[in-house]
Amino acid sequence: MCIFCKIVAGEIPANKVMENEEFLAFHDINPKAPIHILIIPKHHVENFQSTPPELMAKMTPFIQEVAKKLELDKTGYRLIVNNGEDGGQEVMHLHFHMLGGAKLSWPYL
Ligand code: IU
Repeated sequence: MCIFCKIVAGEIPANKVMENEEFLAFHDINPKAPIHILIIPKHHVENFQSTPPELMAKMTPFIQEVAKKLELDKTGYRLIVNNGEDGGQEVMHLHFHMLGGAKLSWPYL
């Protein structure tokens, strides 16, 4: 079982922000911004490239709700998906990084 599947299963603790039957949002253990949330599907999907569009259609409103809960909808935020080796993906379970709580520079904080 991958590390994020273990978090979903409750075998590894996480600082949860929000969840429903299909998705989970929790604080990144090594935050790269004042607010750094990871948003994942509970069902294992390896990466963005292999994500079915139907899953994204359901994940989009969940991500928007997370932003609202943290009031990042008002201030703004950045979403990042690292895909594959060159993208810097370390955990092979689809996750969106939601970064906020500061005015982020581009392309890096
Ligand atoms: P990446 O996109 O796969 O590189 O990002 C993985 C992220 O998962 C990274 O920011 C880690 O700090 C984070 N993380 C975590 O929050 N909890 C964990 O147990 C592990 C990684 I392993």
